[in-house]
Parts: sequence; C-alpha cells; structure tokens
Amino acid sequence: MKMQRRAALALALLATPFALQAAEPVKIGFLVKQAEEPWFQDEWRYAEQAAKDKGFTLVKIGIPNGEKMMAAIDNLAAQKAVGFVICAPDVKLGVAVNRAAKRHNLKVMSVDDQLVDGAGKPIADIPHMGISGYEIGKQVGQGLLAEMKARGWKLDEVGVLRVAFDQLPTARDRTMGAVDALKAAGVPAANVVDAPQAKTDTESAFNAANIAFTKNAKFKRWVAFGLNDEAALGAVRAAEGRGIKQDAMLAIGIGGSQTALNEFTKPTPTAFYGTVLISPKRHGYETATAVFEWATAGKTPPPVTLTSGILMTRQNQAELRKQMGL
Ligand code: FCA
Repeated sequence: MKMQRRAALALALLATPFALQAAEPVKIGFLVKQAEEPWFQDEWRYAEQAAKDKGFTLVKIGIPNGEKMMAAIDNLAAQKAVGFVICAPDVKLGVAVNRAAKRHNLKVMSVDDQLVDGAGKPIADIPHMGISGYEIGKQVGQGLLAEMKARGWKLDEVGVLRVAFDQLPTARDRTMGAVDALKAAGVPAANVVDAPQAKTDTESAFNAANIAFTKNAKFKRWVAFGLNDEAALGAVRAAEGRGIKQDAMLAIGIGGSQTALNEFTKPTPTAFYGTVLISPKRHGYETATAVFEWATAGKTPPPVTLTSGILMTRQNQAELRKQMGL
C-alpha cells in the first residue's frame, strides 16, 4: 500500500512537466495565399481578436505558393500548434494539405477557397467557410443593372467585362452569377467579354482588362466585375488609361475592405461604383475560433458554412460597415 502510494507520487511528479506544457497557450495557425491583400489583412485582424478573446496564440503566415505552404504547415507542427485555418494558393493542393495536417495531427479548416481533390471534388473532411459565390455574383449583376437603368443605358450597347479566374471555383461562381443576372435582364450573351487574369490582384486584372478593351473597341460603355475588389479595380484603372471614365463605365467588386474604401473616399467618384460587402470578421473570427474549439474541446465545425453579402456604394458605406460591426 505504502509502496503504491509512493509510486503514485513519483508518477505525479513525473507528470508535472507535461502539465506545465499543457498550460502554455494553444497555438492556431492562419495561413493565407495573399497576405498583402486588404481582405486577408482584415481576416487576420479578426482572427487575432478571437485569439485574444478565447486565449490562444495566432500564428499568421503568408503562403504565396505550394512550397511556402508546405513549409508553413511543417513550421506550425514544429511549434506544436494544434491546428490551422488556410486559404491555399491553389485549391488543387487540397490533398497535400490534408495529408500534411493528418501526418502532424493538426486540425485543418479552409476559409474563402474550398480545397479540392485530384478530381476537383471538395475534400469532405476539411470543414470550410466561404461566401455564397453565385448568389453574391448575382447581387453584383443586379447592382450593375439598377445603375445602368438609372443612367438610361441601352443594355445591348454595353460591353460586359468579366475579369475571370476560372481555375478557382468560387471565382467562377461569383462572376458567372453576375453574367447570369445580366443575361436574365436582357444583356446579349455576345456582349460578354472574358478577361482571364493570371493572378487575383489588381495588376493582373489591369493587364487582362487592357487586352480585352483593345480587342473590343466597338463598345463605348462598359460594366465590369471580377472575383474581388482588386479585379474590378484593375478594370477601372485600365479603362481610365483609355479615357473611359465613370460616365461610361461601371464596376462592382466583391469584398468591401480597404481597396474599395480607398475608391469611395476619393473626392471625385471613379468608375468603381460599388462592392458587395462580405464579412472578414465572420471569416477570420469564426474560423479561428472553430479550429480552436475543435482541437481543444473536440467540437467539430460544420462541414460547410456560406456567408452572404450586401451591396455597398459610396452613399451607404459608413452606415453598412457599422451595421456589420466592421
Ligand atoms: C478569394 C479571393 C479573395 C477574397 C476571398 C473571400 O480568396 O481571392 O480576394 O474575395 O475569396
């Protein structure tokens, strides 16, 4: 009996260092494909807020390519993180992400861009939070239609510039939603001009739009959109370069972060007419919290959560952002 008690005491003492380790703050990674983009900066900011509220440490890493992404996951494991949120540089890296996470025993959840397998099918055991791309795209199209109508533009005379990034399913959904809304209202399918961009930033959209404008000089008026604010803004800047100003051009983005706000606060309105405001707060705060609760309390996040958006223009921007707690 005495021996047993002594053994138990010895065991308890041995266990102490582990107990101390467990008291160290839990680490959660947040990996994003384009750290310089205001949307991702906002997501990080709200994820930091979650870390503060819930008492974990957030490890933020930019992953512009597959190699950096794999290194970041290994790095998280080496730091003894328990899980991570990811917006991968290429959704086709899904299998590699899943494998690396499993190997290191890390919980993983995707944000914004849903990871797919080799056949292009979403990976079912990686929970996801993204926007309802097609619906939000339709809102873009409807916003453009309402303003075209207000300006008395003839639908069949307007060129429709779709800044496209079709290798990313959510990007295709978003822009096709806009196209479908325009077509349903009577815009001829032949007026839709695709401008494929190489990356999802403003510069790539600018280059893509320039080529499209050159090839389609017959249109004197344009509407434009893409997967995000940067895509719409690239089109606006390319149009300006050719003398197509806000009286002959309308663009609506998706996002509502600083890229859009910069345009709205310019003294003279540009052709960047609006954006569908989505919530970096939900995407950052809720995903980081979900991974934390999954890893520490065994609470599995819902397989897919899709968030909605609302059209924001110069007029209602301050009010709307306040309403959404941004
Ligand atoms: C994608 C886009 C980002 C942002 C996000 C919600 O990841 O590349 O710009 O729109 O979805």
